[in-house]
Amino acid sequence: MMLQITSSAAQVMQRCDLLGAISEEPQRLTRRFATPAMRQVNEHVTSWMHAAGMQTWLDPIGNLVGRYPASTMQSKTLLLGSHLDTVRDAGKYDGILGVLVALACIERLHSRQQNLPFGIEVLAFADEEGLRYHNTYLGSSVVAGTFEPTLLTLVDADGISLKQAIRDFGGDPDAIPFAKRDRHEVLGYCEVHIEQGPVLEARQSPVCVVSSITGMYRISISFTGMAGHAGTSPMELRRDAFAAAAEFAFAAETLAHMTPGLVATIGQLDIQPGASNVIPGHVTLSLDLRHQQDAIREQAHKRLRNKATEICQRRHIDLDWQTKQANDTVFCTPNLSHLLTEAMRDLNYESEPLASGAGHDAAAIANLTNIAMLFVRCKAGISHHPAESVQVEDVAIAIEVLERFLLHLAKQVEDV
Ligand code: HGY
Ligand code: MN
Ligand code: MN
Repeated sequence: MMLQITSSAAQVMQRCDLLGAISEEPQRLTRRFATPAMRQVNEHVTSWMHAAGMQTWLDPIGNLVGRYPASTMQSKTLLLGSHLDTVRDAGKYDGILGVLVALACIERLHSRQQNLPFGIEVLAFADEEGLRYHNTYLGSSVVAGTFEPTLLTLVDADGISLKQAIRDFGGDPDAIPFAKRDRHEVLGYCEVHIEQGPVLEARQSPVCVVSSITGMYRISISFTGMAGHAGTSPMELRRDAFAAAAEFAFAAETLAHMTPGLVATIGQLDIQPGASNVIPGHVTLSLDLRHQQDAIREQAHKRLRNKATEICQRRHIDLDWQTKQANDTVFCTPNLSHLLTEAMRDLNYESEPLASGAGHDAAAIANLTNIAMLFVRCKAGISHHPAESVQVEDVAIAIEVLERFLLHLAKQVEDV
């Protein structure tokens, strides 16, 4: 058994390498929603799903779905999976590992000609990171039935609307409302994902169950002052949009340092007109604000919005504060998570459940059904970075835990 698992794990690692080389950019891994790179990756995963005895299809927004049949008719479906899109200059395991570990378990069932008393669908989500349209969970929100139709008018950096991008990719925006899964026919959702943090490595644990997925705000903030000559404009007369943005950025970082558990990140910055001898007239930045406790996150949001208003009044700058997305903290479902704990215990692994500081598709799917997540140790907790890495031994353990999770769930279903 162990030898087989190790070869499954080795195959997962090879596949991560292969998919990790499919990028929109030559020198680094960037794979946004509904791009040719995503189509290429879907083609590879589709062929692997077919070889594992699965039927496959693209849903209306472009999620790739692989279905492995149940042993009996009239049975419910367990959803597995994660996302295939990436951030910019990404690592090759964030999301992808979860899809491939789920697929490896199906391959092992298929190789034993074994079917369980429920169907299994592996969902390879089309967009979790939100890199192209600055809105996360586009794929999983369609499955959960929470997709906001107004998002279809969002345009990307090239002016292409989300609606058009879905059409160009072969999806059907008009069919999105009908893609919502029926909660009564779904048993639950389980996602395997790299931890993207340093705790499992510090604990010397290969895997652990996830307790919750952090709540977050995604905000776009614009500061509008007055462009002007860098040489002739006296400092006291300037309406420098970047100086206002910089003061705000420091205030956000200071508040996060002062508030235990709060993280604030400014990852995107656009300065206009963008010439070294022109005072910036317009600046737009992104603010990512997270905390496991919703009340603290909301309070920080309010404090920072007030601070931005105060800075802009004092500097005679116009402020535009756009909260693009707000997600509350989501808790994994105890009974489904318990089956993961049982599966870990079967293999003599014990590790305290861990709260996730990263967002995951499971947070969106929690609007549809019970959710559970398994974290896999990653080197030095590095993620959203090309140095992201996992050990094949830990991938083998994750495959074995997920496989035993399936068998525990099968027993639970049969005992009903
Ligand atoms: O931002 C996140 O936490 C996730 O990687 N989308
Ligand atoms: Mn990510
Ligand atoms: Mn991810």
